[in-house]
Amino acid sequence: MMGCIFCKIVQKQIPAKIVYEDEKVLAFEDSTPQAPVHILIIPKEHIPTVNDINESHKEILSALFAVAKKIAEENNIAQRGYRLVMNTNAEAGQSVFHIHLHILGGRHMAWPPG
Ligand code: DGP
Repeated sequence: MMGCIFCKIVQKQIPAKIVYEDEKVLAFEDSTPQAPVHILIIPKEHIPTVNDINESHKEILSALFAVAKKIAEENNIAQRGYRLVMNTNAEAGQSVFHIHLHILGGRHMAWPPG
């Protein structure tokens, strides 16, 4: 989608440290990491928020979690623990309106989140 920064990363119009890519999913390091491991996992298809998800996205959503599991294993945080976050709209702090699963790990996570 025009003007979407994550679509531009998918199209390789702007650089990112890509750690995983297949035909449906891209994963890259967050530009402002909040933990030793902080990677964003996104569908290549532009879906603005979780509120825009529908039945046709089932396969993509399952792929995002499969990639999260793989990244956790590769970064040796699968057993220690990690957090998956998908912020939706203003009060949750969503700043990029192309859904993305944050995978955060490598340090202790507090609860509740801020
Ligand atoms: P959220 O607040 O949930 O919408 O998270 C958006 C995240 O995206 C935030 O942690 C910073 C990251 N981010 C924003 N712009 C870029 C970018 O151009 N490149 C990369 N790698 N990450 C970005």
